[in-house]
Amino acid sequence: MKKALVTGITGQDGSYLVELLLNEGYEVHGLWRRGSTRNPPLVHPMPSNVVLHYTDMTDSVGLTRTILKVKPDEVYHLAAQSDVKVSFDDPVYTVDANALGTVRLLEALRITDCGAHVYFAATSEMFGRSKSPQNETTPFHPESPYAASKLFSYWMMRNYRDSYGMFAANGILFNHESPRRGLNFVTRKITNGIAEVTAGRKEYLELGNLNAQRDWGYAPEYVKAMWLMLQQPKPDDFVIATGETHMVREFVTSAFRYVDIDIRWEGANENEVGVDAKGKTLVKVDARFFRPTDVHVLCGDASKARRILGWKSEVTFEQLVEIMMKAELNRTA
Ligand code: NAP
Ligand code: G4F
Repeated sequence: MKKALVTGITGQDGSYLVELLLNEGYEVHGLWRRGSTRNPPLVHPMPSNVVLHYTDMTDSVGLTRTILKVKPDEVYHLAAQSDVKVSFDDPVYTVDANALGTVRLLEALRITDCGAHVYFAATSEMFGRSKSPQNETTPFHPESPYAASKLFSYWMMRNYRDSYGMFAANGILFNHESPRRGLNFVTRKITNGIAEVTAGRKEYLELGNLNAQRDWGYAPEYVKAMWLMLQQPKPDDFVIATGETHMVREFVTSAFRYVDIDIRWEGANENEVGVDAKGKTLVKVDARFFRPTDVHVLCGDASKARRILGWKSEVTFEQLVEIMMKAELNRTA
């Protein structure tokens, strides 16, 4: 039986990847860290047949000990301080966990001579302000501590591939969402906020930059791409995306439409509001959610993944909004 080790197993992607790996017949191991109040309210319940190991991406000894104990065939490195806004508030920790964390893991794999195939969760944020559509040859221009920490890891993966012959693959994934997305990310904040508004528990949503454009896909499809990358005859880097981009404002409009509310937009910048047919304000812009710099347009070209991995996204933007709204309304009913 093949053994897989997943870092970041408690996150959105970890939860879907675990399901995929168990279905594929893997023995699944995960790294997790203790949370004071988590016992454990995770994004999704952890299947009981997953073996969990306590450690942290800041702990070299813990990582080496776990690799020696598990002797994985495949390692999926998903753990990260993944909130771009938080990375401006806490850059040192972000770099420690994300950038140095990846080196700690690569070193643990190298010195234990583990031989595992390794996947790294790189990101479209690394493209920053580079012109869209972005593919594997587009220059990088990271615009946040988070993006810079990921770009460092991306290059370390390539360096360990070239220097030590490691099977080290980078997945450059564009935004992918689901009902298991953390509430701090904009799609889930919107769908959850609308469910709260329609239940009468909240008056309006407060959001930041409505003009940002993102290429939003459906997370379960994206973890399939991670797995496919490690089944290839040689390691490589792949962009994973839908090829469509939408503004945050469009996501809000579509999600409100799901509950039969037509939003009309009035004003501009910090004074912009979204109102319903009766003129009631349901969306406000709050500068607290602006970032010192924001990535304006992300739109990926995943044709290499289609050609080599046979991967393509199926769930459309409208279907994604529907999946998330439906789950949200069921959850808050
Ligand atoms: P997520 O929901 O935020 O999950 C992050 C995971 O990392 C959680 O399990 C978290 O554990 C763990 N983690 C954070 N800091 C850690 C540390 N110091 N040591 C050990 N574990 C730590 O993220 P996601 O959406 O599943 O994304 C998975 C990965 O893909 C991340 O690296 C993210 O940066 C990257 N990515 C995501 C997207 C996207 O759109 N979702 C796109 C491109 C790349 P706790 O539960 O204990 O906090
Ligand atoms: O949902 P977001 O926080 O995602 P962001 O910054 O694109 O990062 C996510 O995707 C990356 C892949 O490109 C991952 F690497 C990363 O780990 C994470 O999963 O914000 C999306 C956009 C931004 O432009 C942000 O400024 O939405 C804008 N936005 C507007 N109002 C908001 C809000 N974002 C958040 N989180 N909260 C708001 O109220």
